[in-house]
Amino acid sequence: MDAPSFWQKNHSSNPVDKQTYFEYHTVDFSRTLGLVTPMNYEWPKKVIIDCDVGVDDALALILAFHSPELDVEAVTGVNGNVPLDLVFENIQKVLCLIQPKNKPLIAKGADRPLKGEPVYAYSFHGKSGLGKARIEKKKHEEWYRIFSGRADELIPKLVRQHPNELTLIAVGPLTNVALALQRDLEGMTMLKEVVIMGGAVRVKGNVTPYAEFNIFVDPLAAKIVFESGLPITLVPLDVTHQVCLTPKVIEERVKPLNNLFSQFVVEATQYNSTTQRFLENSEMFHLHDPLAVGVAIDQDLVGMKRLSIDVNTREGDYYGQTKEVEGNLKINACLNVNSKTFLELFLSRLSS
Ligand SMILES: [Ca+2]
Repeated sequence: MDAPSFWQKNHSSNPVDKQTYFEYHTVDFSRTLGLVTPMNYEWPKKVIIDCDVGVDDALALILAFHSPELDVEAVTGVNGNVPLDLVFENIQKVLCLIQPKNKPLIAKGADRPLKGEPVYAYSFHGKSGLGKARIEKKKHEEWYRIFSGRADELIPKLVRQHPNELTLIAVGPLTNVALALQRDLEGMTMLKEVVIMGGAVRVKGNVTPYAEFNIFVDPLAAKIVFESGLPITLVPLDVTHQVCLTPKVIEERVKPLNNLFSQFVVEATQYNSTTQRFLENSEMFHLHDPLAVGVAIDQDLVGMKRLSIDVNTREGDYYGQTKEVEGNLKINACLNVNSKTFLELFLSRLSS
């Protein structure tokens, strides 16, 4: 079956989705010399996104909802970049911007780590958690359904409704996922896949020389999740530090799109059009969380290795470190990425 017939058989007639699909896969076909075709994708993939919105979380949500390969069933919030109430408010704001027709379920999760005090990242994500972006929440227009219970209740409940079909994309500290495992381990084993943005395996951390933010905030939760035996794909700084927006990309590719999403990218990343720099005079903005969504869309974007990874939960210099060790509990760690192809995917999905 050729690609257009495949599309017509499996997808709605939304012309924008169709256009962005072919823009991305034009790149995909040339990259893989035809070895990977759309027929290899089992899509749309049902996903739950657990996040701590967060600028790059917001960009990850835009990418996910704009990708016909994914069907986002729910968005759950966890304490992380900013406090939980703000995270939950930001989830609602970003969904008002995206206006998803399927009105996903949303739920609040943990308001603190399993152990230790919360650590926030206001300096990077701004007071609101969305940089300088301002999104109005319109009361008469609701683009989500609020689940009455907590995130750690909703996640296994949905997994049980769709056994071996759901992919969980976790792009915040792993507190909600660890609590869900403690609440319903059997239900969680019915997850098809867990894609986690977190850790620094063979590179330096971004909070300390050894630890990445999501893991540093709640190492105990990360340890519980890593040792759960779930089918985990880890998207660590090793790869997320290789994908970024640059001033050139903003000026030449994002701004000309001239739509609500391109405007959001510019404001949320706190890009200064005069100096042509991001925050603190930086020349790049890393797309950490969007890459986790990218990996859920297309695993061929990354190179992986099966590794046993230990999380250091002991106080001290190595707190939150994710280290390769000998062992049988393996996870798929992404160690290299096709940055250019991912960036093209991300940019193509901003235009819808
Ligand atoms: Ca995040």
